[in-house]
Amino acid sequence: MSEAGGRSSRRGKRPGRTPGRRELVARSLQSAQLCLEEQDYGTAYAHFLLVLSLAPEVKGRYKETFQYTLFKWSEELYAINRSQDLFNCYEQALELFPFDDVICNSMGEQLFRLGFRDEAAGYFYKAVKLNPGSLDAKENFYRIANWLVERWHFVMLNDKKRNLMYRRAIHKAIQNGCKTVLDIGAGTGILSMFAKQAGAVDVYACELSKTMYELACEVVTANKMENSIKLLHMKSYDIQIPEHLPDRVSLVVTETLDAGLFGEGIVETLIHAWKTLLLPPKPSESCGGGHGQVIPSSAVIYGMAVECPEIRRHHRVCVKDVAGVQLMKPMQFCSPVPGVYKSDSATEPYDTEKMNRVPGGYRALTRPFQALTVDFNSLQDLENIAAGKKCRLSVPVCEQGQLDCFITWFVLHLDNEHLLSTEPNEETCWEQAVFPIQNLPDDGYFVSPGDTVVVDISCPDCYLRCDFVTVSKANLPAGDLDIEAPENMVVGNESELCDVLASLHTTTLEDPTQCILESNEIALLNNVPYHEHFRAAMNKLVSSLMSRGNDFPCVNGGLPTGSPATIEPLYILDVSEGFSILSVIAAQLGHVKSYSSVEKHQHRITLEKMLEVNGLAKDCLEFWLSQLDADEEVLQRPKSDKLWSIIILDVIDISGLLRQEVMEKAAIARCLLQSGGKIFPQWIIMRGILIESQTLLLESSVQGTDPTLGFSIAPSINQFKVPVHVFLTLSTLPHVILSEPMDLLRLDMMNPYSNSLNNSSTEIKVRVCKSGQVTAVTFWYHLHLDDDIYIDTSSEGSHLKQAAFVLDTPLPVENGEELLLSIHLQNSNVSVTITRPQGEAHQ
Ligand code: 44T
Repeated sequence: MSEAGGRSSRRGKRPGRTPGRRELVARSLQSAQLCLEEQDYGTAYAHFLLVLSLAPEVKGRYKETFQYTLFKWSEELYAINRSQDLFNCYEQALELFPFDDVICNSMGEQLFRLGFRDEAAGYFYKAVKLNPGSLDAKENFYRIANWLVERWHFVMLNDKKRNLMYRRAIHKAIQNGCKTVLDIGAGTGILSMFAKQAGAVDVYACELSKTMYELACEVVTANKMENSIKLLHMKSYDIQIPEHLPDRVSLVVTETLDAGLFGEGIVETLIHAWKTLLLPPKPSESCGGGHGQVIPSSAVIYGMAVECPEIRRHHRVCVKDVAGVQLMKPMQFCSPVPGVYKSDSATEPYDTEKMNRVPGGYRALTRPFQALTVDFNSLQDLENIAAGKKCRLSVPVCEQGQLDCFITWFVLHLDNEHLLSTEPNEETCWEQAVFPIQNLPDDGYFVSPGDTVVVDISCPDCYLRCDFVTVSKANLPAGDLDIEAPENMVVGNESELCDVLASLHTTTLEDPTQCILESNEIALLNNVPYHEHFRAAMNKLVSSLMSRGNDFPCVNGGLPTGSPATIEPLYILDVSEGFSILSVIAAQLGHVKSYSSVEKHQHRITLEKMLEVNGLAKDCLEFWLSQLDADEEVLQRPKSDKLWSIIILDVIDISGLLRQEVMEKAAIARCLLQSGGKIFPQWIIMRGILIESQTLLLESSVQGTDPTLGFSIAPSINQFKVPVHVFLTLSTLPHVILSEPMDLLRLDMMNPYSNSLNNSSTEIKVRVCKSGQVTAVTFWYHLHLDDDIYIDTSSEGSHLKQAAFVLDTPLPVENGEELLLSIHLQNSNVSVTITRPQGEAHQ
């Protein structure tokens, strides 16, 4: 400060008239602090800005106070919708502290909540680079990286066969005279680079995702093609000639395909391309100069009816009663797959699965049938598909079994000699589309050889649909059918009858007896042991609390004596996410007032019906959320003078991760329990195992330049790799086990502070039981309801998936070697570091 003062006097400024820098700084500092005290953050911020620009030497000293002021002021700006001013503040702050990871990360958070996701990712990324130890920034970056760069990019780029086929087909087309190329949906730009490599004169590429477009720019530059590939950040529909593209092109290459072939909009994309971006097609096979061509040239979609218990348990409630609760009629459960229930058109009418990795496998009930073919080089063909016409097929059953779903896959003809198949048994990065069948009468699912399955194939709103119509029975005289049907149905015939039959099992939104559940909620209902464990543990605790008299003195044979009317009930709250029947199970225990936190109207009606069907009084169960004002916390006392006996918390997400903020919830819940009351689960053990898995590696990052045929793509896209993989099914993930299962972490819900609230570290020693390369630590949980009863989330029939922490680089290990694992938990996020006794760390 004194030096600064000296400098101003050397410049001859007279402190008497205009205050000197030093004085100004001091005064502003004082004002800033005063304003802070008065919570006038806007003015405080302005003063700090002045102070720190005038006196950079105090930046270090006031950084934290400045950050605090910035965050407070930006909250106010956000609340009054002054987002431009908010960003201006952050930009000023970053000019002052360009290398500050906390401000960078916070800028990312602001951008994210205002919807600027790509920009947010940039700031999170920068924050991680500035401070690799910043767990908040890392967590933010990983979350957004998953969003912006979908994980299938890694799998696709690692699929060398797919890359080779595309390269061959593109080379051939260019050798045959195609000179100008447009790559629609460029992704990282690999197809454009193949085209340039093959000698195309002009290559254009469009990509609608901003992040992917920027990645493609980085990739083509890394491969020294930035001057020969013109990248456009736009949807192909918005390309104008000559603004973006000088003229129509002779070749369009694209892989805007999903598991159901059409889900990325390829039909509409190519109709538009043929009308405005491509030269007219040549009638003959090869493409000469002056004509247009598309790679892929055509596709054949195949379908098959299959039996698959795993898909069944996610789409049909297969049990009649669960832990003593009858689920039966009049309620019917179904999952929101269109064809049965038409949810908003944004959702896909199918699930996707890698069928050869489905636990329990599947069985074909019919031979594969050709469902649909499309010629991408024929505008007429594309328009016919877009018209959405239904095609009805009758498929003979060849194996006895339960009709659980149709699956479809496709053979993609890149040209007349290069093809790719997404068939289940193929070594491919592709999944298959799955169309579950549901809401048939109980015996309607069984089919035998001689029966015929009738199915409607169409593509109404850009998605493939495979709608089950009916099964026509082989050995049933027509008169025995509910509705008169001929013995064997043939394509195109009996369509009216089929429509009537189809409508019988088509659900509409208005149907009051239909309860629409997500597929994971259906899997939960089918998870009988889960509910039985809860019932047993609740029963034990309720009996023990009752025998203590529940604060009432007279105890006799476990139950309080005296008139039942005077017995004070125990209060049980189920705060599971989504649909849960645990509150009904609790209500069945007697002496219990049960509260459910289901939110959806339909779910409430279903639980009420369940009470009725199970002979329980209506007032056994209340809907907790409807008793609270909108802005009230879910976790509070049942009544002002009462406490809970049990609070059920849903701690694990179906993805296999701990739910965010679950420990905070536990801390609140803990204070709302009566003496002897419990949170369920009382504690959680996170279990883990060391594995080697090439499959996980392929899903996690691009493996060098070999799969991408020499192009350097890995360094760019791998910036978006994330360590935690979710929604895994360990039982069918190809892997080698390198250690015994071990306890990684213990989370005590009854004593949340013992986990130092959301932030804990543990170290464990583990002995390697097989030589190999540690790729990942996979993990799952034991949910302990009491000392004897626990739920294993990795067990067969669990509705929860597993997760894995993938190491940055695989760690070679020897049988018998001992490793040190550091498990760190921050805000429910897990990270693992493995150290060798020598001390080198692997994350
Ligand atoms: N996923 C396959 C689908 N785009 C592939 O922004 C297979 C999924 C999959 N850009 C597991 C395994 C697999 N104009 O970056 C995307 C998208 C872009 C367009 C410009 C357009 N008209 C479009 C349409 C799409 O194209 C890129 C590729 S879409 C391919 C999706 C591995 N789960």
